[in-house]
Amino acid sequence: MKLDAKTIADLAAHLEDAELKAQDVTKITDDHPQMDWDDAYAIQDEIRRRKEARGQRTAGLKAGLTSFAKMKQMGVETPVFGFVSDYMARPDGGEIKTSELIHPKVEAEICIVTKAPLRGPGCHVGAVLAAIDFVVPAVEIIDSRYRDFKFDLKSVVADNTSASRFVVGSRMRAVEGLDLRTLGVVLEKNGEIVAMAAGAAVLGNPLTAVAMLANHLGARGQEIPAGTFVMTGGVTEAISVAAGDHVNVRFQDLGSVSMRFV
Ligand code: OOG
Ligand code: MG
Repeated sequence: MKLDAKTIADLAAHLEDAELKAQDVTKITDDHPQMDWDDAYAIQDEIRRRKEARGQRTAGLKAGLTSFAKMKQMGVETPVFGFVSDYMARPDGGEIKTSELIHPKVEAEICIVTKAPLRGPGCHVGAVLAAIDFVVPAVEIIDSRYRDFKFDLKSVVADNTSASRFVVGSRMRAVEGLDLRTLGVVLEKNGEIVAMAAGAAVLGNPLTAVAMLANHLGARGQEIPAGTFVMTGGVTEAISVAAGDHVNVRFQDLGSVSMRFV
């Protein structure tokens, strides 16, 4: 750790304010170039603590920058981990207010809910398969608090990996009988296909992202508890949206997830 406790608390308040006021800020590594990974996750943990102290429950965990398309789009090459809160959830087929957001983008994600805890180190796809209760599709709406969506990895980790809104699909499926690697995903905006991929776009198998999350938490003495909703990361590059846009994502075997931006 390179930052002291007060700086971490101040940066968490600064980034959470930017989120809640929908006002962009410059990336925090500009002013704190010495900041390390532990500082970045400590700032994110402090944002989570602030929300939970206000009664906002943590609704799930997320992996991000797990597909080559996302890494290429953002110019980075390491997955990152964050969380989503209950107030970020929107219903399938519902509306998302753009006035509450800075510069939203949508991502199609294959998600799971666990029925047993997962703890690293040494967590692998086999252990993840055994711990899955069901698979569910979702769309994540990311909204970096950084100006023009420009950041480095430590800044984005501190900013809770741009978490902003999410829409979970209405259909759940048992993992038995699904091949998450070949599962196709087609993302449509205003009726036109704008991106498509298969599950393998995420680290060869989206469950690898869950194993990486368990190993990341394990290194910090934490685990993925049973009953956790886990988002494995966008399968394609993220697509910018604005008021008036309608997004529909078709997931093979899992149904579709849609929303309207107003
Ligand atoms: C960071 C969050 C990325 C994903 O699914 O790849 C993410 C960002 O690109 O702003 O959630
Ligand atoms: Mg995402």
